[in-house]
Amino acid sequence: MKKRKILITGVLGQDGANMSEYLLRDEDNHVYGMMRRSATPNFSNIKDFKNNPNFELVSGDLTDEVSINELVKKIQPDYFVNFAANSFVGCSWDMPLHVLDVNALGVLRCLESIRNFKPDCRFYSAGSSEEFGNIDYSPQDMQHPMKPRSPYGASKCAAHHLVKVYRESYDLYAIHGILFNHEGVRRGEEFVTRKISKGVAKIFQAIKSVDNWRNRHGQPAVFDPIELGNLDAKRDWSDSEDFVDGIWLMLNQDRPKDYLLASGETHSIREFVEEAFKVAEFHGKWDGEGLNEKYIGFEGSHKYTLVKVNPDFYRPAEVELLWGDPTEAKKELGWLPKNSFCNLVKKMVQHDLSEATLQNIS
Ligand code: NDP
Ligand code: GDR
Repeated sequence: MKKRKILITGVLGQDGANMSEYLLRDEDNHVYGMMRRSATPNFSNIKDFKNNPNFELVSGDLTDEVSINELVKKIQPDYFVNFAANSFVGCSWDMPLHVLDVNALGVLRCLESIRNFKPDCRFYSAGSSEEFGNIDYSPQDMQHPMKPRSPYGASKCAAHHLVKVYRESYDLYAIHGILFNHEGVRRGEEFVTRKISKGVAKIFQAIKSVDNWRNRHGQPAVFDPIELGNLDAKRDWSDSEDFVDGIWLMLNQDRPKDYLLASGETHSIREFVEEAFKVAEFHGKWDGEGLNEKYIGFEGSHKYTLVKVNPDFYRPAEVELLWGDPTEAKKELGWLPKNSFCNLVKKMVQHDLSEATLQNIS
């Protein structure tokens, strides 16, 4: 049987790596993972399957249509999954032109390339709950208006419109899924969930690990608390491994249609902090208000500041609440997410605790 050829951009990022791993479980798939040129590329997210004979790394950049055209002409993919993006909302005010170039024009370059060189290729564009932004109602569904609050959100809205226009104008199988926050052990370290899970692991090493001389001798631990911005923001967090399954279902319908993937629950940053410290068996409590608020923990006779607020991590405009309604995707695609919020936090913290232990020993 001829293998399915799947081109995935952003393969060194979280979703690109998870999607590749998911597709490589089926021997009939051949995955072409696109990475951009970097002086020191980080292959850690793909180390488990980099040498799989059904996986190939290819070079390209969403800002350069020559590279995208060459890949589509040469590979003739059956599917094109575009995860590449400047994906950090927080930095999108600092480099708005670059964000628009990669996230919006980049999608246009992909669509043009498919239209010209492989019009029957199925295309996925990575949309975001950030498109809803300043929300009108909860939970948000596909009818919610687009009200972005950041250059990042605006770039994804532009991509959304472009995908629809190309689908309707050229009869392409092109879809733009609206995905709420999704996380995991491959999540970038600047995003709040991974920042917290890594931070908890470092603090555990400092305060509780028996490898630590100070702990064995009853001395107070020395470490930097986790510094966070807006603790009151609420997000609808899921596991990225559940979402790649939903994306594949979206790409394999009889007719192209956009869907929304979410957990259907919302939790504050504060709740994520509490849950993450609980996994490492810390019992903390919040103290103070506003910029002076802290998360305090006790170990032995010592009192520690585990988390403090740093206004540098506030955003010029915040999306205070996101909460998605995944009913349609569950009903029409048969999508069944497996992981709960608590399991996700547990998985991330336990992973980072074991990495921190290994690093300490080696
Ligand atoms: P990541 O930031 O982990 O991965 C993005 C990848 O895109 C990185 O590997 C990056 O390369 C690559 N990239 C950036 N710019 C370019 C470029 N110009 N050309 C080629 N590649 C580029 O993001 P995620 O995996 O978390 O997200 C995947 C997609 O889904 C993104 O489009 C994101 O905006 C969207 N999304 C994500 C959500 C989430 O919660 N994770 C929710 C909703 C949407 P490098 O490794 O070199 O930096
Ligand atoms: P988000 O994710 O902006 O939702 O975008 P992020 O984890 O960066 O922020 C979530 C919320 O946490 C608040 N916050 C902090 N955020 C970060 N990064 N660092 C902090 O120290 C901190 N303190 C508080 C933020 O203000 C925000 O409210 C993610 C990305 O994956 C996008 O690409 C994707 O489109 C959306 O999710 C859906």
